[in-house]
Amino acid sequence: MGLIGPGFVAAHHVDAVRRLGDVDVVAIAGSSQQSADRKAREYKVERAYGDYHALIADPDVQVIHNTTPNYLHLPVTLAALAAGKHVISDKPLAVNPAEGRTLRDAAMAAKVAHVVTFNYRGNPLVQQARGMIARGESGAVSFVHGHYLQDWMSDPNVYSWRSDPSKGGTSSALGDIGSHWCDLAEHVSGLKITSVLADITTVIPVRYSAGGSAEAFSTKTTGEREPVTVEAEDLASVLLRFENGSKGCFSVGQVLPGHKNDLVLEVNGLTTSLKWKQEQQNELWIGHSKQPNAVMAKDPSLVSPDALRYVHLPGGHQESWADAFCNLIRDAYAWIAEGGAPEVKPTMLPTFNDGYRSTCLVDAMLRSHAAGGVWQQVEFAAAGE
Ligand code: SOE
Repeated sequence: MGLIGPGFVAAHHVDAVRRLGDVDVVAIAGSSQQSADRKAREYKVERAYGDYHALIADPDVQVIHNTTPNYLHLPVTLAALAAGKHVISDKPLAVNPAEGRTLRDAAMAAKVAHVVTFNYRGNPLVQQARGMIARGESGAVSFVHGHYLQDWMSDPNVYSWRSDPSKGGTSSALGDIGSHWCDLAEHVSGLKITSVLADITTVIPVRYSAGGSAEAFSTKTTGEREPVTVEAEDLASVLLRFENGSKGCFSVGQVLPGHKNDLVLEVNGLTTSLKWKQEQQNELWIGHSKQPNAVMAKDPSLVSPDALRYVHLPGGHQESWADAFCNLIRDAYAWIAEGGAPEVKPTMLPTFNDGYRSTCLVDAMLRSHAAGGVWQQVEFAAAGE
């Protein structure tokens, strides 16, 4: 594999790939030769390229991991697909639906594996919940709700490319973490969101930039700074309508002190409710109305067969964010080993179709807010339309 764009999440891509044991990390490309050399030394990778085209042209690289800032997802991924390489792209797949659709269509035409890192799907108890709902164990779904809250942008001295529309896209919090929540909500409930009503806010309208971009979760906030006006949202609440008539709602925010990576999803069926919290990811809450509630542990002897392949340790041995991320990468390489043929894609694995869909959801939310808080349909074109 070769990785382009060594920021916060890149180290976890490299780590996950190395855990597979049969994939070589061949090269890294950065924004300059100097930054690529530095990261290559840090990650102990032999080849470093200051130009991503050179990495894509490297005949030893068969799979490209695109972890660049959002605005580079389109050109980098298109170049990789044109070279016939498999691509694993960070979310959001693209900065708007037009670019998302272009990438989805290009990937399908290239007949390679195309994966977008909606990595929370890789948690065993997420798959447990999904399986229970799909098997009808919760009864028909009536309500899907939750939140994804963080605090790493609470300090106005944190200025990341996510707040710059020319690099992050028009949306910030919704594209960055709302995309994860919506993907998980649709994946677990098995239902598509059809329309949305969004209320979007920028709590911190002026940030102070030290020149470059702060890495996500960076704590470096000192030094000379310039004020920058920010228009992209850092807080949003959204009402949802799903295809079967179920309702939903969620909030996202990145300026909410105390909330680190607080993703919560609850799905209420007519007989049973299921709740999963990312920060307590080894437990699944199962709610009943006619018997006591239960908490299922992530234990290989308890989970259903479809979730078992994502559990690697006995009960009571905590698995975490990096393990779930690795589950996604493991499925991605299983698919790649089969040549990326659509019919053998592992069910859990999110593709560019899911990535494109996510850009459509965020777009509907932005439209809803711009229209003054009005319901908007999700406009998504199925492949081949
Ligand atoms: C920063 O908000 C971030 O790193 C996201 O970009 C990731 O997708 C999320 O998993 C954790 O938080």
